[in-house]
Formats: sequence, structure tokens, C-alpha cells
Amino acid sequence: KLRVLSGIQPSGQLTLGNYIGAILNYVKLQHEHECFFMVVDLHAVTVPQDPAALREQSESVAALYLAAGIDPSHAAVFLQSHVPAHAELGWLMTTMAYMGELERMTQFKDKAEGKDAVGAGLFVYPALMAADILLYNANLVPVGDDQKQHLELTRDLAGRFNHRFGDTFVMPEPYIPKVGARIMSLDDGTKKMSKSNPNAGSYIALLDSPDEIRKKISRAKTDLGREIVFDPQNKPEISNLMTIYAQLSGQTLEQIQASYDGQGYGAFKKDLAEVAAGALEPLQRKYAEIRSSGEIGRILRDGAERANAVAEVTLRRVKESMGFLPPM
Ligand code: AQP
Repeated sequence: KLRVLSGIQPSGQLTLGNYIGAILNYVKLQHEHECFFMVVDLHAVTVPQDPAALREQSESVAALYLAAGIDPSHAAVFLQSHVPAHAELGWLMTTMAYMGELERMTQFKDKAEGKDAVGAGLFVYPALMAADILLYNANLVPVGDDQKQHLELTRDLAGRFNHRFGDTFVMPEPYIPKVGARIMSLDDGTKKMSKSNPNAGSYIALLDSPDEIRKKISRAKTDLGREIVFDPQNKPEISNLMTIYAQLSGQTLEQIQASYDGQGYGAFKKDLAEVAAGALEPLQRKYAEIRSSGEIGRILRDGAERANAVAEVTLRRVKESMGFLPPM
């Protein structure tokens, strides 16, 4: 059995990008491996968060994990801030990172672009992410394409630590979906779909109503021409919609291309809206049940307990290797 760890920031409404790029793989991996799926609330505060919204979204993300099919009797589901070792190892990993390598992170560059004041937390974010993964000695980290660079850095930091202080950390591997690793924004086929995009029309949220979904898909930008063909280079927008269709319907891109041969964008978009609304309907129903059941607290407590048990052992070993005296 391998160890699997991943997490999502409660920094907005989860989107189809988060679902297709990450959550679908969480669900797939949970039965074969020992899984830890957290809500990374400490990461969310690297950009300003309203406290009430953070509380609501943190619970909402945990409930969406469960609604999507994560079984808390298999996987530990917890909030990052409930496991203090994340913040502590995060600091230690920050001391292992170089300014230059953090400056090269494209997520930092994108999020800092055009801002007068950029929080230091945003800059050291990848060191905290490295700590998240290394605390559990995770072998596999299911993520979307945008997190590949952070994972490479995690490997560099782990290697640097092991070299200086002796073999301590396991080298994690990214686990990235073959189709759907980078779902693009509905209003711009060159930008990834993102839950913190201020334009709600740029993403489909997992909790959008069928009407909102229909409206957003009918307004989604499409490329010139009218053929439904998968060609991300020349037709990024229709290719993105086809990817979403494929991942939510279980059909292959070839099947979709064949069944819309000779038809225009209109018919395709109409069907896609129904595919998306239909795929999200059971998830939304389960979500409502879970939120009203009052079960979340117990599940998160249990998950944090399991996570703490593993994380504390790693943190103790790390501190010992670095030369920190144990409590006397
Ligand atoms: N557009 C996407 N396509 C595929 N996968 C995606 N992920 C995010 N966007 C897409 C994957 O979802 C997981 C959680 O991401 P995160 O919350 O840690 O932050 P992010 O990667 O920065 O995602 P967002 O939605 O864009 O959040 P904000 O707007 O808050 O920064 C990751 O595995 C990610 O790869």
C-alpha cells in the first residue's frame, strides 16, 4: 500500500477544475492506498480571507469531498489547521528553501502580478506545501497540472534535507490525470479555471444550480469555426469543453467527436450543460444531506486524530535530525 496525500484550499467555491483535476483521483485512489485528504486552510490565508467565509468554505470543502465519494472510514479527511505539525514543519522547510527557487514559482508570479503589496505567506507557500506532503511520507500526490512545479520543489527540498541531515523523507511522486489535468477558464481558453477568479462566469462551481450551469456553458467562449474537434493548440476553447464532457460522461474524446460530427457548437453546448448538471445533481444531493446531518464535526475530529498520529512521529524525527533538543 502506498501513502497518498492531497488537499484543496477553501479559498472559494470548488470548481469543475478542482473536481476533474484532483477530487476524481482522490476517489479512485482511496480504496487501493492509505489516503489523507485535507482542507488546506493554512494555505488559503496566504491571500486575504474573510473569517466568516473561511469558516463556511472550510466545512463546505470537507463536505464536498464526502459528497464526491470519499469514504472517511478509508481516507482521513481533516483540516490542515487541526494538525499543528503542518505549521511547524512548514517553518523548518522554509529554512531549507532558497529565495531564487521560490521566485521561480509560476503560481507566485501569477498571484503577485500587478499587486502593490504581496504577502510573504504567498511567497513561502511552496515550503508549507512541501511540509504537508513530507509529514506523511506520501508516495503519491494527486494534483492537477498547475501543482507540478510545487511538487518538483518538494522533491528538491526533501532531497536537500536528506542530504544534510540523513535519510528522513520519502520522495513523493505527482499523480496527474491523463485527461483533464488542466481545465481552462470558460471565458479564456489560455487561463486555467480558478475558484478565486472574480468572474463567476469563468468557472462552473460544483454547487451551481442546473440553470446557472446552462447559462455559463451557453455563454462560454468558443473558437472560430463550428466543428467539434479536439485540437488544444488551435481550438483551445472547444477542446476544453470536450474535455469536461469526456470526464463527466465517461465517454472518450473520440466518441464525442464522432457523435457531434457535422453538428455545430450550439447542439454540443446544450448537451454539455445537461451532462454537467446531471453529473453534479447526485453530488449536490449528497452534499445537502451531509451538511444537514451534523456528521462533519465527528469526521473531521477523527481524521485529524489519524493525521496527527502520523505527523507527530515525522516531526519528532525531523527535529531530532536537525539538532533540536527534545523536551527536558
Ligand atoms: N483548472 C484546473 N484544472 C485541473 N486541476 C485543477 N486544480 C485547480 N485548478 C485546476 C487542482 O485542484 C487542486 C486544488 O487546488 P488548490 O485549491 O490548492 O489551488 P489552486 O491549484 O491554485 O486551484 P484554484 O482553484 O485555482 O484555487 P485558487 O483560485 O484559490 O488559487 C490542485 O490539485 C490543483 O492542481
